[in-house]
Amino acid sequence: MKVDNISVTVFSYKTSLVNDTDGHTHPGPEHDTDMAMLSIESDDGLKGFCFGSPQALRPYLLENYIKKVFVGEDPLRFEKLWQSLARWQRGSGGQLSDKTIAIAEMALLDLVGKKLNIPLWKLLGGFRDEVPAYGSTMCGDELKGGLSSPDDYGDFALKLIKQGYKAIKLHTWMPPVSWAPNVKMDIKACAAVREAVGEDFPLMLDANHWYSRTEAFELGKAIQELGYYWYEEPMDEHSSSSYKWLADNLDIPILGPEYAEGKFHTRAEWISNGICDIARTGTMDVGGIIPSIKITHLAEAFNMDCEIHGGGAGNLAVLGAISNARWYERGLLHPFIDYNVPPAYLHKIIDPMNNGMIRMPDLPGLGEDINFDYIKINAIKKY
Ligand code: XYH
Ligand code: MG
Repeated sequence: MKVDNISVTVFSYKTSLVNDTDGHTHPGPEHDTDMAMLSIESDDGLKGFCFGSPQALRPYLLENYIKKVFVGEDPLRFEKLWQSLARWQRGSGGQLSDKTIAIAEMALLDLVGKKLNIPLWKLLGGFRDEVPAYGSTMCGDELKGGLSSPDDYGDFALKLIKQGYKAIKLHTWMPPVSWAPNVKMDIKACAAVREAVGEDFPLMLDANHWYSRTEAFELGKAIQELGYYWYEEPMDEHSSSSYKWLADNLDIPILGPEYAEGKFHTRAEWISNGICDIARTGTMDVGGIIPSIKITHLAEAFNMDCEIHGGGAGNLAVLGAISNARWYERGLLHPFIDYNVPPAYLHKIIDPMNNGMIRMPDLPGLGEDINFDYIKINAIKKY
């Protein structure tokens, strides 16, 4: 089996999700946006797919990296191919991102799963058939009836419990919200949710990424007293000594790093040096499923949980494979958005929830049920 052909289809679809200047997602007016689908085809006619931004799959990266490393190679040797691609990053002048590597790797693994006719989560370990979901809110906003006040968060938390979620993570207000960040408001939102859900319901906070040590400590002390389960990303993750200081001075588990570069090398430093109490990885943050599995296994060796950043097929595959994660991050959620409506290019979402649980997909590979007809009709360009 050899990789024979690699192509990208860029297509248009409608969305009501918008990103603010800090890159956070919010509800907005419905508009057209573009998505790219990477296709990796083998010489026996099988195809693996993964979706990503057109920027992450632009022709320059396809021709100079993905094709050069994958074409003519056996996709079953995915560790070898991942290493080959990742090692080209240093000389790429910043062009070859972890996200691009992740998309390429996941399309390759999707092909492998189809060749072996097995879901990836099972091929990589098959530890569990289902996983409990926590509802991960969008960041706060100034939308009336949205997430614009502590009471809005409390009200939304009750709705999420009615939908079946077994835990809830707040993302509170951040710039460009006019008065954010604001520790006191974050504490009020966390207190309002604790008041609404009762004292035993698992709650987590994912805070503004740029608080100082003193602000992060004040906020952490408050949510510790409110019985929160973990505390995530209150400071810039490039200062690992700040997180070590915070973890040493608080009892509430510190979770991370989420976005810090450096894949398993950075996370090995956080895990082995007690900079975090719960490790974190996400396929798009560290270059795919393979590095994510390595990070979770390393955390396991330190008796540490490793929670997975974000939803989606790749992260679900990691969760199904490993033992030391407790939750699936289902989101991002908002009172104005119906998360269960799939994007037009999928026949159904990968993560339907039943009684707060997400079942692992049955389809081989990543398990996504792709609407190829929609993509063909709405294709903008193919290369
Ligand atoms: O704010 O849109 C966002 C980010 O995507 C952020 O929520 C991220 O998922 C995260 O921090 N998850 O834990
Ligand atoms: Mg986070």
